[in-house]
Amino acid sequence: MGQVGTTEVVDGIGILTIDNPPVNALSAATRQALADGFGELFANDEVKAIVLICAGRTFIAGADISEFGKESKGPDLNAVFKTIEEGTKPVIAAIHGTALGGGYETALVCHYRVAVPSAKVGLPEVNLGLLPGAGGTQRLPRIVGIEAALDIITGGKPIGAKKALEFGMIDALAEEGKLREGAIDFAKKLVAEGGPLVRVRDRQDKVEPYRGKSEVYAEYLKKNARAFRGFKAPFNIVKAIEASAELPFDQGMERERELFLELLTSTESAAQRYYFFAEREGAKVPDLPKGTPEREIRKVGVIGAGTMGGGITMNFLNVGIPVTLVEMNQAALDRGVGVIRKNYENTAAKGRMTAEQVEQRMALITPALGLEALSDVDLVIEAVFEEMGIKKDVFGKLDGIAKKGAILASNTSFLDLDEIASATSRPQDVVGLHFFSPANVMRLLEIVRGAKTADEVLATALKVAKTIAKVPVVSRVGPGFIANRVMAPRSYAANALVLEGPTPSDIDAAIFNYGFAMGPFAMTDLVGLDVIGRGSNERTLSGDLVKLGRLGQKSGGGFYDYDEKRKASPSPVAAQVIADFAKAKGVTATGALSEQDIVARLLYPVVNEGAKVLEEGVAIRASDIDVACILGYNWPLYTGGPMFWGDTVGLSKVVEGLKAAGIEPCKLLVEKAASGGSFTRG
Ligand code: TC6
Repeated sequence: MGQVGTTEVVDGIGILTIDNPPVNALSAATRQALADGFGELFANDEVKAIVLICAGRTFIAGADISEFGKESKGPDLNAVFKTIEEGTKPVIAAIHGTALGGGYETALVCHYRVAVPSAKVGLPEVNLGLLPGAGGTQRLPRIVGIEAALDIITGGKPIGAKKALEFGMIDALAEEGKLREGAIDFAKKLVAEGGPLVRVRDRQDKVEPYRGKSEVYAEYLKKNARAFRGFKAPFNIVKAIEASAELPFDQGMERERELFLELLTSTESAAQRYYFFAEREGAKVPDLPKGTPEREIRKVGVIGAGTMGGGITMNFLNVGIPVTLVEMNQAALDRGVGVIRKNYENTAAKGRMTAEQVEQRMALITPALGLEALSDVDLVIEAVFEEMGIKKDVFGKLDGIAKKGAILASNTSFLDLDEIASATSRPQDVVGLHFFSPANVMRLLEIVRGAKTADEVLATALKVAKTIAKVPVVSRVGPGFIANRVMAPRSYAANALVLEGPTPSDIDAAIFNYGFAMGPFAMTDLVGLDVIGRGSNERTLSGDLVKLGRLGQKSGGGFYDYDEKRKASPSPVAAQVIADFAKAKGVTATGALSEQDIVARLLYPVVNEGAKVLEEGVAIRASDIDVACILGYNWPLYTGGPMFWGDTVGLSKVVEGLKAAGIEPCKLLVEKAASGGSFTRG
């Protein structure tokens, strides 16, 4: 049974324990242990029922994602499942932690499922661009019905044990901390009562009423068109679930297999699986010694109660950490605290929080005027106006106020953190914590490591990110750090291209169809042309539009015209401004371009900037750039982010495209292209 499985027999109940850290994934070793363990216990006459349980933090958390796409070794999962399901003794899955994907599918071939209240079950394969390919799409509908199965499998969210019990996804709850005993008792009772062997595959009652009802699936796809756009997996999942109602079980399984393999070999799934590991890589800093101590963060201070400061504050309140929120005048402070309250009340109104929880969170705020209130906090996050003089002034004062060992963080989005740190006598305690707006929602946190930031401070910042459920990406100091910097060339390229003939609508459509929620001109109109162009003294296209009072949506027109419902239409006035600007700049029209050409013009420069960020050592690895763009700018996940996408397109093609647009590709990009290398593939 190798190293990962052990069996024992207690009062006639066979117990198979899987212990394959960290998450008991269904690797070849786990499959072998299941095959051997069940083989042994089924053959043992003393055994009347079998409990499958896992050691460590969780039940089987799924297939081993790192094995996908590689040559399969060890026993076939479906053969193992067949042994369990068709076995002649009842098998009870005992679930703690998370039974996800192949893990929950393992539980589904067992005859019963018992879980502790803190456990979660689910089929999250959609997040990896896959479908539950070990019977999940055929068995789950037989338990919960077609409609619930569609939501559960295309949604991919784990479901808490109590809810799972209501759905019938588990059969009983065991007392928290007493899963083993609970499952053994359940098994004994079953044996004593001669309880039946329930095989989910044999159930028809929940799926039969849906036979021939193709409209159910068509409507479901229509209803979710926006969420599913660009992804492949939801469509195959819906087809597989339809098969559960239309076909006998074994044929349904074959259909599921076909649809699974189609996904497994797709670029979308490769990108999503890459992204799964990329998110987890971000917290790993190669030159940060293992075991670096972390400082304890019990109390936080936030300077600035504007949109950013308020959002940052909420992250801490949400996890029970008190925040001293500082502003310079009472009106601004009251306004900031008021906005936080309103945000929570809105959440409560949607039923996602109770009124009591709102009050509990609000009670954790200590509003204060003046920096002196920050003398006892462990971490200060400054979110004041983005100007070096102001930031240095704040940090200089903080230096005299904050207690020894406090971490002094700046939320600056483009200023030189080392210069900010130089205003203090303790640059080793200074770090950048760059949140993305709205800071209480966006999951990305860029951690900026200054030249003098202590390892301990960096380690603590990484821990803070985990505590407040952010995905960290570590950046060195450099203009715009990672996400803002690599995405900026997209805007420059859009503003240049629009002078050559393609209209704002052409460009926005190409970028929307690539997978972004919005094109650059629609985005500029939404944010406000005056806001985007602020601080620039040069003549710009946006500036020319602003001079005509065209500030974007808020003024009824920007690059587009807007009606009273803010519906956009192409603007003849903007077209004239663009033509005049092009003439003034001496740009001649090149005529229409295909969507693909437009995408290349706008997004190859992002790949190039990403390569520069790597070349300069600002980012640790290409996957951090992808995570930053996906989480910070909603870059479409199924492309894997700019660097993964650049590799998919082919780096030589990217280099050629850049040169054709008059952009010099950076050295690293040219080298990689010439050597047939890649940023993200091995
Ligand atoms: C499937 O089952 C398809 C079946 C089709 C039929 C064939 N494989 O997230 P954490 C690693 S698809 C390999 O930090 P947490 C992870 O990389 C799968 N490795 O911990 C990390 O490694 P590191 C369906 C995996 O406590 C370590 O484990 N299942 C896998 O915050 C700890 O992970 C899923 O999609 C895996 N399946 O959360 C579940 N899972 O330490 C995916 C984790 O070297 N997993 N690792 O960096 C999760 O959602 C979470 O990991 C968790 C634990 C909730 C299980």
